[in-house]
Amino acid sequence: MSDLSGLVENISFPIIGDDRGNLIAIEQMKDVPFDIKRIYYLYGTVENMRRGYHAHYHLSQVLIPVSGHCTVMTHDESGKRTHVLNKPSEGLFIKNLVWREMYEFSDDCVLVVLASELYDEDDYIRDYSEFLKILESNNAEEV
Ligand code: T46
Repeated sequence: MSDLSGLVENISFPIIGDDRGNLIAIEQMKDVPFDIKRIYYLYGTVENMRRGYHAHYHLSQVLIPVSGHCTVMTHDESGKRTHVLNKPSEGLFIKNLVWREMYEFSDDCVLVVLASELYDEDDYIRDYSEFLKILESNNAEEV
C-alpha cells in the first residue's frame, strides 16, 4: 500500500491478470488502511445528479469505480480538489473530516465504497457551514 498520510489519496490495487481476464483482491489493513466494516455501492445514478454534500466525523472510506466513471470533489484543509474515478484498479481514499460531492456519473457507473465503520447517521456533517467551522478550528489548532 502506498503512503496514505494525506486526507485524500489515490490507491492503486494490484491487477492479477491472465489470459482469462483480470481479478483484483482487496484485503483490509493491506490494500486499504483500515478494517472494512461495511460495503455499499451506488449505481443507476440519475443523469446530472450530484450526491454526497457531507463529511464524516470519524469514517474513512475508499471509493472504487468498478464500472464506468464519475467525478468526486473533495474539500479538506488543503482546499478543494477534483478527482476523476475511471479505473476499477484505482480507488480514492477519503479520510474523516473531508467534504465530498460526487457527480458526472456515467450510466454504467457502479461505485463501490469500502467503509471503516458501520452506518451511523450521527457521524455525518451535512451542513457545509458547520463543516467549514470545524475545518477552521482544526487549522487554528495546528498553527
Ligand atoms: C459517502 C458517499 C460516497 C443507509 O441506510 N446505509 C448506508 O450504509 C448508507 C451509505 C446509506 N444509507 C441510507 C441513508 C440515506 O437515507 O441511504 C440513503 C442515501 O444515503 P446518502 O444520502 O448519504 O447517500 P450519498 O450518495 O449522498 O452518500 C453516500 C454515503 O452515505 C457517504 O458516506 O461518503 O456515499
